[in-house]
Amino acid sequence: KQIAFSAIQPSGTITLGNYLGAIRNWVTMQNEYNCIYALADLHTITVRQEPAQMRKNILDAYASILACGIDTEKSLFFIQSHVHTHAEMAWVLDCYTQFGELSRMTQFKDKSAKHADNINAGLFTYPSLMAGDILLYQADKVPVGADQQQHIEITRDIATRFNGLYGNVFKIPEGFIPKNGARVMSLQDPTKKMSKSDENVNGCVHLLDSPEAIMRKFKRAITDSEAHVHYGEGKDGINNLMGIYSTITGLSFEQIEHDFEGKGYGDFKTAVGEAVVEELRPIRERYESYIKDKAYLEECYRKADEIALKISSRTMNKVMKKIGFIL
Ligand code: AQP
Repeated sequence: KQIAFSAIQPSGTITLGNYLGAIRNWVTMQNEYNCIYALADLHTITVRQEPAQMRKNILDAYASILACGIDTEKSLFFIQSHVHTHAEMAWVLDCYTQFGELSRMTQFKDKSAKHADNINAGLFTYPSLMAGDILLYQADKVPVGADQQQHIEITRDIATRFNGLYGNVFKIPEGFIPKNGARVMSLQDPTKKMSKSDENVNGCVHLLDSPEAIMRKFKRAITDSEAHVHYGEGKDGINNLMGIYSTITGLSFEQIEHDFEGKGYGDFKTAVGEAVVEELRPIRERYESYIKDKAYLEECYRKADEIALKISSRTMNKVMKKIGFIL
């Protein structure tokens, strides 16, 4: 079996974008791949976190991902900061990553514009920490949303460069970006991606939102003045709603256009909202029971942390030896 690796930052409540862009694929890939998933908590401190809230976010995210259908009997799901090879590999890869290539990362440009008071070195070197996450497990496929494409490319570049110097140390991974759902946009500004840290609460649907909140957000979603459900240029809002609806129901855009012929945006928004409510309902219910059982959550991540350390140490040791460290 090939290896799939991916991670998510516990930087706030998981969104419908995270779910449709990445986590849904994490779940389906479990039968075909050896899946290794991480809660990328080290990545979150590139933005300042409040300690108590951060602890809560980590456990909430862990329980939420399990609730989405990650089966800890089949897949590894560990906490990045518990596995020390990640921070070590990040330092090593920093030294094999060029300032120029990191400067071109659009996420760095976006996030440094957004957090102008704290443009720290970690924000800049985020991609080499992420490259290490992936390369430590010799991953074949990395299921992510479209916004991570550039980080996958730099991971491949770093690995290829390292292999060029020292022989075949790293497997060169490929991104696994879904055809549908790869870029879910904000419901309030459909030119911007839906994001955990969006300040406009109506723009972002969270995995754990109540059905009422979900319906309200879809009813308020920004559309256009045409009142005709079809996909097209200049219709970012409707295109986004069609994308969400299509990803969840499996209906093609043509089918959706056909089904909503002659109906207004109100009906369509209601249908999309209801589809999302039904998709997320069982997840929220399972989350409620997981989050009450902290001992079970701890048992799951401790077990996974230990195995992740064993697997990643093999790559780490090989890398250290190749470079010239004495082990
Ligand atoms: N809007 C989105 N549409 C589709 N996929 C998305 N992903 C994120 N947003 C969308 C995918 O979710 C996975 C986990 O993301 P992450 O936690 O590593 O970081 P992120 O991309 O920075 O997510 P957010 O929600 O925007 O968080 P903040 O606000 O903290 O920056 C990735 O596979 C990502 O592609």
